[in-house]
Amino acid sequence: LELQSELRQALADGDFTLEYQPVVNLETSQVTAVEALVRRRQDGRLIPPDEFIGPAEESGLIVPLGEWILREACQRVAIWRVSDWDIGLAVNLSVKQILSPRFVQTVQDVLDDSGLSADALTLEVDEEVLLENPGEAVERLSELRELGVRLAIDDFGMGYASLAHLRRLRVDEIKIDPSFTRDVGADSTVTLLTHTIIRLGQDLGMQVVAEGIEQPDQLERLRAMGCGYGQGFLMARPMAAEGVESLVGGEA
Ligand code: G
Ligand code: G
Ligand code: MN
Ligand code: NA
Repeated sequence: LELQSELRQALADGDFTLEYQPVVNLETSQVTAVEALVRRRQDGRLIPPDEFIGPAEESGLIVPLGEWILREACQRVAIWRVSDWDIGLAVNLSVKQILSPRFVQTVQDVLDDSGLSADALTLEVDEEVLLENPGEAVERLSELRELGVRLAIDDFGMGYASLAHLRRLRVDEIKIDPSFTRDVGADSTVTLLTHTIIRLGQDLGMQVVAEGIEQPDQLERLRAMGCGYGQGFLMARPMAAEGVESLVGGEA
């Protein structure tokens, strides 16, 4: 309870901040998008979301916090795109947010206010979202997709009935869970499963992103298996907006 009122105060005080982790085209090595990742500033440190997203969901604070995250990230990336960077944005969603009454309208409002084109925004949901509230979550997500935003299934392969989800909801992208990436090349079953996920994505016309790439040989394997995109500490850690500007600006 104390943490919850503390978090509410932190939002009011502007004590949340965003880091951005680049998503890289594995063929060209170009940064094609960034994923916004929220942090809390406290005593000169950045507190990771694992320590506050859960409590924020329980208290309902995730609704205004999530709106702040979406607004902040969309504004930032819209400005980058004005200076001719063709860069996309991915934002993580919680199920509480998706099921909150005005969420679809909020996304539309944020797009209008920021000027970000809908197709530059990817909304990431993990499979838990689809499990907990199948009918309603799928309906809301379909409405969101009708706004023109892209949908991604995060941590793909970890949830129960991953394939069933793809039947019920049209998605534009799957993000392969880091637990697959970790053992690619080292464990033959994992390698085969990963290859199968990549082909599945390709056959369904979806973009496939491998998460958690830390080693050059993982990158090479994934590239050789036709995985289009990757994300991980090998290429870039989550960083402040200014870090993205110098990274991408330096490349162009
Ligand atoms: O950034 P980090 O790896 O510490 O993130 C840990 C977890 O927090 C991940 O599962 C990530 O999806 C989640 N997370 C990060 N930023 C956000 C956010 O803005 N909203 C939500 N709902 N979850 C987030
Ligand atoms: O659940 P989600 O995929 O949104 O989680 C994103 C989180 O994964 C971020 O908090 C980010 O810090 C973390 N992350 C990104 N790349 C790597 C990586 O290469 N290794 C590890 N261990 N974590 C990573
Ligand atoms: Mn994510
Ligand atoms: Na996530």
